[in-house]
Formats: sequence, structure tokens, C-alpha cells
Amino acid sequence: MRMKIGFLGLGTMGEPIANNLRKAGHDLTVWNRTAAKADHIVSKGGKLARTAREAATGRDLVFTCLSDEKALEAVLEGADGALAGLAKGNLLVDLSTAGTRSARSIATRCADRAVDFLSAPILGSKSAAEQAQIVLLAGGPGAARERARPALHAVSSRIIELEDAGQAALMKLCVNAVGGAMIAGFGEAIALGASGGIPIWKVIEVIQASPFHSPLFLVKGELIERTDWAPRFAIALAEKDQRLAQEAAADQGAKVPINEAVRRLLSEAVESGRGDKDVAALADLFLEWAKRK
Ligand code: NA7
Repeated sequence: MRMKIGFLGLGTMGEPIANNLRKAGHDLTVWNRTAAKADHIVSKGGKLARTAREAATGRDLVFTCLSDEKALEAVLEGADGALAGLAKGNLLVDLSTAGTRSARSIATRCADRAVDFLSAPILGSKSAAEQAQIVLLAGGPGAARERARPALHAVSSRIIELEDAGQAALMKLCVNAVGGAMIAGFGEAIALGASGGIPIWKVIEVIQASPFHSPLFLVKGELIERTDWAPRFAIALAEKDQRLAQEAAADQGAKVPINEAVRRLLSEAVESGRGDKDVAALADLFLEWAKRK
């Protein structure tokens, strides 16, 4: 079924996802703070709205895919914000990783307007988004999940459904807490080996031959060997995810000491000027420390 879709946020993940909605034949209107990022989609027949409100008005379904909870507020609120364009019976789906507080607060504001809301954070990389192979965690009321399903299927290989928007947001933080601990441990181990004279490639090869091998280490290990820090998943976004996990833990009374250590490390990486580099560059920070000894 062809739907009228508004899409707000054409960053690394948003642009290919919106493009897949266009390719699936939906009537697509996009908006991005930096309008030039809409050029490709517009050249292929998508429409460009002047404001977030305009992009959200009169659509069956509106997606947001923004950096964090502050970006989300900037796009949702205000006279030109998306919420002002949403009306009773519309559906808002947020793909951002913006935390549990944000998901619950948006759910409440949408309910006040009789607008349905799903929090649907993304699992997967830019290339997975391009190939419609991302996994989506869709949280919210069953009827809203049902309505969103055809559009979500067009951009993903799997949809994992949860009853509540806050739980979908929380689940994403759990996943990225594991990923953060893995990549931090990997970088630390590489520098530990290198500081004792073992070549980086050898440390990576042996870890991959062990029971602890991982597809993450395969991908990031190649980047570390090539010292290729172009962002597939930027350190600043990873730091944000650990911060959001700590907020959720504080609200829920959970203890997250590993997450706290990983966040401190990511913060130091940001302070060292690596915020826009790939998380693989954590290894570079450990190697720098090892050289200083
Ligand atoms: P990117 O590539 O950093 O894109 C972020 C998007 O958010 C991009 O469209 C930005 O617009 C937009 N943005 C950021 N701040 C603002 C403000 N203040 N106002 C309006 N728009 C804003 O992130 P990804 O696509 O990799 O990730 C998106 C989410 O998925 C994120 O939560 C990840 O953790 C997971 P811009 O183009 O800079 O004008």
C-alpha cells in the first residue's frame, strides 16, 4: 500500500533509509536541517519540505532519524516543529537512539494529540541501511506497530517488536552497552599486546582464533590495521549511547560500572579530538597511551 510519508533527518542512517522508502514506491516528503543532504532523494522524485512542520503535515506516517534527544526536541517542538504538523490519527516513528526519557516523553506528547508513537531504534550500519538489512526494535501500541509494519519492512530485514516505546529505547541501550564494552576491551587488548612487542595483526588474528572471536572484531580489526578512522559509528555517538544508558540505569535503579568505565574512555577519546572518528579509533588512544608509558 502506497503511504504518504514524511522523513526528518537525512544523516548517515536517515538518508539511505528514506531512500529505500522512496524506492518502495511511497509518496515521500523529506526535511533536513542541512537541506543539501536531500539533493539525491529530490533528484529521484522525493519532495523537499521547507520546515519539519510542513514535512509532517498531512502524512500517514512521519519518521524522525536524528542524532540525539536534543536534536529530536529541536525538530519536534516550536511553531515550525513536526508535532505542530501532526494531527489526530497520524503515526510518528522515531528511529533515533535518544534514550528512555525521550521516548516516554514523546509518547506522552503524542498521546495528548491522539497521535500514535513508536520508538524504533536501529541495529546496523550505514551499509546495512543502504541494503535495507537493518534490524528495527519497534516499541509501542500493537495497532501502531501493525500500521507501520509495511513501511518498516521496506527498510529492514527484521523487526523485533516490544510493547512499549520506552522498552524499545532501553533495548537499544542494552545492545550498545555490550558493543561499547566489546570495542573498548578489543582496543585495550591490542595495545596491551603491542606494548609487549606483539604486532597488532597478530593480536587480532589470535583473538579471532579464540572462543571470543566476533564479527565486530573482524570489521574493526581491519580498520585498526589500516588506521582507517573514517566514521562508520562515531565515537561521539557511542559516548552519547553510554550516557543515555547511565540515565536509564539511574532511573531504574540498576548498577552499570562497566558502562561507566566505557563512557569515561569514550569521553577521553572525544577530548583527545577523536569524537568524529570511528569507534575503532579507541585502539589508537590505547596505543598512544602505551607509547607514552
Ligand atoms: P548523523 O549522521 O550524525 O545525522 C544526524 C541527523 O540529525 C542529521 O540529519 C542532522 O542534521 C540532524 N541534527 C542534529 N542536530 C540537529 C538539530 N539541532 N536540529 C535539527 N537536526 C539536527 O547520525 P546517524 O544518521 O548516524 O544516526 C542517527 C541516529 O541513529 C542516532 O541517534 C544514532 O545514534 C543512531 P544535519 O544534516 O547535521 O543538518
